[in-house]
Amino acid sequence: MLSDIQSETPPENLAALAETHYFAANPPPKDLEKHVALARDFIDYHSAKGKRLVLITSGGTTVPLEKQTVRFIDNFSAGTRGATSAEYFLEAGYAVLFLHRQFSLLPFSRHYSHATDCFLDFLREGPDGSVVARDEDAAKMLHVLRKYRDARDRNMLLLLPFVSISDYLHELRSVAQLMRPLGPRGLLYLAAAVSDFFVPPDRMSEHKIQSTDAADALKKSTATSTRPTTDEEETFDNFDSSPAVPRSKSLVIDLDPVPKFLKNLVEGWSPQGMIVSFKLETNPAILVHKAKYSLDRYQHHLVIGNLLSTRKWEVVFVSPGSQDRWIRVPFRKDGVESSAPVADEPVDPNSLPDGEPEVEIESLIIPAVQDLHSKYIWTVEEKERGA
Ligand code: PAZ
Repeated sequence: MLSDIQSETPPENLAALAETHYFAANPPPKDLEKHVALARDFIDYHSAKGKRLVLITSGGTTVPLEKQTVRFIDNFSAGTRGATSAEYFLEAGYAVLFLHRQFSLLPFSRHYSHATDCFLDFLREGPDGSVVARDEDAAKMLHVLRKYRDARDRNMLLLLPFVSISDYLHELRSVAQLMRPLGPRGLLYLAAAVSDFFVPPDRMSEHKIQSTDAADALKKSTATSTRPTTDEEETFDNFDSSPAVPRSKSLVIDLDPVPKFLKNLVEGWSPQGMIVSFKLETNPAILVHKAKYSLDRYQHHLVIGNLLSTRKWEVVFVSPGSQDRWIRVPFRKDGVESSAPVADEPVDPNSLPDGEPEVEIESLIIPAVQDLHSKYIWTVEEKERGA
């Protein structure tokens, strides 16, 4: 049992033990090898050119309730932060490896995929039966299209999807390990909304969880039969006395905590890369405290804190040895300029204008991260020169 081994293991080995156990027990996604090959080529290509490369994680992870998954637990994340950040990182000259939840927002296409009821709203019939952009959308679409084509043509953007929490962790570990040759030029920007709880495979039902007792009769009949039966070999009991109307069952879900692998990432998977994690809270009173706690526990380089209700308006940078730094988009409400709310506290959500900010906050976050990354590279290289 893992718990027996844990009680005899020195604390420094516990993270390694949890890693071995988790990755052995939770099978990798079926495309992992294919993704690893794509990521290796992409990373080697940019590493050879001495380029900076950012791994962005984006979107939410699912928690399957069944092995043949019909039902799963999900979260709110649409991948806006990750997809938007990817565009600004490309603009800043980074190669971008975009590890995202399948069907969540993608860089560039995000401007169209979720912007109206349907992307076809941006199109109209042109002359000779062709399809063209609507006049009012054409200029912006051309601009976005050129940037997208440029990123793909110069091999600056690689998209890799995941779905479940275990897919995500397998992909993250493999890609982070491949980033080692980049040294400090590798940046890990962890914006995905990763589940904290999961159903371990040994407690997961193989088949769809039943919501009524209608199928129980199958089991009863096989259990009373004199002939040996297998699980698959199930027959109806015509003399079953159970009620004609199947009874509904309530479902109690018992979730385990997902092991925290940030320490493994910092110390083992990508020891030289700069690691930026995000911390999401809903209670403003605990945001900065939780961000500091995370930094202290995992000893990485930057935590970007954000609140669910205000995440498009402000974030806070928490990094070792520096003052907390709030980054806010400028905004006006009822004609009043509110670009300087109480500097070191979360803004009151009621003081924000309705709708979306005019400026994307990622346009302010990425230059600030880039600046810290430059300092990080310089410090690591100085140390190497001195050694
Ligand atoms: O995907 P999105 O733009 O809707 O949300 C972004 C976010 C809030 C998931 C991200 O900024 C973040 O905080 N990620 C980390 C979440 C966490 O604490 O695990």
